[in-house]
Amino acid sequence: MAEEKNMVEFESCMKRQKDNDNEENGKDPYGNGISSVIPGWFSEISPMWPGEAHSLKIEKILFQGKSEYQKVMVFQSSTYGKVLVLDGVIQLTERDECAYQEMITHLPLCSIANPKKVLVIGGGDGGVLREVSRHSSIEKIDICEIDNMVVEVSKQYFPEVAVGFNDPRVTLRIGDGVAFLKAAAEGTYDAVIVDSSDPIGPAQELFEKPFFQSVARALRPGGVMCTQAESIWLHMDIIEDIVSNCRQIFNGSVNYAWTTVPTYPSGMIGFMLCSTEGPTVDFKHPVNPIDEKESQKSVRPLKFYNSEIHTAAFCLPSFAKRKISSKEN
Ligand code: SPD
Repeated sequence: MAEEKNMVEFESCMKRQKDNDNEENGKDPYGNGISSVIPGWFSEISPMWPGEAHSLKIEKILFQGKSEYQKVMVFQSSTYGKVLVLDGVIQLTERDECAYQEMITHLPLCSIANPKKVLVIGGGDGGVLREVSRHSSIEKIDICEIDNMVVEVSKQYFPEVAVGFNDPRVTLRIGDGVAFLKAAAEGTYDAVIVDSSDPIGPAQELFEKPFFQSVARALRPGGVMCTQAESIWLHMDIIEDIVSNCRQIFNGSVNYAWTTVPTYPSGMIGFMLCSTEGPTVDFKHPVNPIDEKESQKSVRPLKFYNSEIHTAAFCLPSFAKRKISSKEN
């Protein structure tokens, strides 16, 4: 029912977009963050990074719509290819999506031997699925994404990202990830990857303690979680909360890693990696390196991830190390 409603909304948005095609770039009828200060530019303005805004020059707006959950926009930028924006915040660009999707996926999956069952929460663009698919040991990939419009828009505008949905091991559910995990049988998954937007809006609960408790319950002993965990330059309070919540809930390893993503606020984003009690997981030293054959799979070879960058991702600048490492294991 909700899926049907989303599709109707998607189609009517597509029509509205067509009607708007002749409108001048720089107008912002949906409040999607298109800059009114510099016409023709998108500026990412949010209370989560007050006093700063990264901007990209717009060549053409390709889609603007509003789902049941959020505003969705796709535009062609001058320098980063197509860009997917949710509620005015960049989720991915064609040029740098490799850094985020490869790291959030291979940091956990290369840290355990023979992962078989993986759950992705969020990740409606399909990029994490594309990366999970590279691992030949995987038998089952479940994904629970709340917003069908994100899936449909990604299939239409980002085929090299959404290619992940084509893997026959994938089962897509459109629904609430929190409820999905609560209902999951205990010990089901080897890995849970939480590919969420920021904790303002539909993803808020995915950063809270009860959600992490459900993740830990759904993992097998020695299973792993990787969740996006914001920027050390902007969100140290959020990170400290996530680390101490995870430290209380996951009785194995708890570590923060990070990567560069030029179009994310402050140019970087972090990941929280946790394991449940059971066989020890040493996140810093991958036991399941992705081999050359696996790296060539999917639409393209790996662009960003390798075993050296895996280990390096856990090295923190001193200011962050002081705050985070004391709370890790
Ligand atoms: N500040 C933006 C964080 C976005 C993280 N999720 C991106 C989804 C890409 N699959």
